[in-house]
Amino acid sequence: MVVTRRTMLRLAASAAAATCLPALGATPLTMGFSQVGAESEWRTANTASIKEAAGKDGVNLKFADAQQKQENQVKAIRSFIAQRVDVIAFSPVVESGFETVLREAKAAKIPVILTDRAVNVTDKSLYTTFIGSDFVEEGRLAARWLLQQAAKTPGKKYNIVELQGTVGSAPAIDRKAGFAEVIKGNPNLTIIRSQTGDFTRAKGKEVMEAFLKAQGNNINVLYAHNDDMAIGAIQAIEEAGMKPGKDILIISIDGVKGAFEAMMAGKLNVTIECNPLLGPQLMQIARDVVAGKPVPKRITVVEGVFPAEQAAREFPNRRY
Ligand code: GYE
Repeated sequence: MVVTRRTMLRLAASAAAATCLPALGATPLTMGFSQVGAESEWRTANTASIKEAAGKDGVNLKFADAQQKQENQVKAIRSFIAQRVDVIAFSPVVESGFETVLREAKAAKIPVILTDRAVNVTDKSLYTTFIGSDFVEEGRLAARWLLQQAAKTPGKKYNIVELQGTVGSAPAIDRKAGFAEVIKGNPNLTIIRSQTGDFTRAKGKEVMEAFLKAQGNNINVLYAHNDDMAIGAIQAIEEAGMKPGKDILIISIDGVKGAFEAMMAGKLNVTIECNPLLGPQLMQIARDVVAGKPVPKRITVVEGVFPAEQAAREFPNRRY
């Protein structure tokens, strides 16, 4: 009798264990994430969003910082493959040169999700989906703001200097193209200098100093591919004894808090929003991908334009 009861208890216990199996089977999803670096306020917010979303979602996140170097990203992806993670997500530093390592991931049957930046590959099956902003449109929005300003001063010529993002990166290529497309054909708007500031404040300042040395009072507009470079350039303009936002109109992209502060101080004229808070969406898509559900090949983020006049009103709502 006792034995029987014990046996029954044992059976019940193993049945309970069996019902636990699906839960065990749903072991936390492991994601390898290769981040670009820590070059800007935008990137800091993006990293925080991904780590926080992974934590909330119970995703086991293996996070690697590439320090803006493609070779580090390739190494990180190879190590994720070796560790047999469930899914790889990454924000490619530059567009080209990822074909080989992506083929290795495909051969290992590990799905790849691109976040924030795109890659340039002929075989689109090398990644499952791409979640990120439309950088060409951001460039267009930046130029449209300038067209509106120029319309208020008919006949006035605007000499523009451009601070490009990281050479070969999707946001630098696309933001340049979108801006150029809109100003093309307008004889009053000319880009007189264009150089990379690698998306950082320090480089933005350094390159703006060189622009000012070469062109000085000739410069009417600065178009910076991100807020950090604009903020660095603002410093250079002030040190040259000029008034940023007045003597030189300043347009930038991202919409980070630092840009809102600069707008409220009258030193930046407009920022085009680029939303870095991609974490929650990335975790959701990763689950769908691993579960074999169909996902769209391209997922874009809806964004706004914030001119200086709206800065004080919008500032309390900003989350990054
Ligand atoms: O605009 C810039 C960052 O890829 C959208 O990278 C991102 C860009 C962002 O360094 O600040």
